Amino acid sequence: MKVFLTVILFSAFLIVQTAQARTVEVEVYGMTCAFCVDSLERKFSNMESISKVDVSLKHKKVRLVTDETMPNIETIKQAVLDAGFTPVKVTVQSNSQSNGQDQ
Ligand SMILES: [Cu+2]
Repeated sequence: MKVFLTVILFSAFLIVQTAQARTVEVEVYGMTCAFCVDSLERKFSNMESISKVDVSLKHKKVRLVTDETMPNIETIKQAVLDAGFTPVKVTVQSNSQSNGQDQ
């Protein structure tokens, strides 16, 4: 019984943790090859508070998973520019419900 309770408490804790994480999707203009993908990946994996970077050449998108202290949209856009590309659209999704803000 005690173990059961611990498991429940632990899962509740995990849900709270992931609720604070956000997924940021950036449409990027100018990606043409694997080297582009690589430079964007490197750019974002060096950023603090980004836990996962997923760059899709096919969809011309960068998907970032952030922790609760999400870098602001301007910082993300600037990082794309620094890597040599143009950020077209940034969408922020909080957990499963999307309250996306387009910019
Ligand atoms: Cu390239």
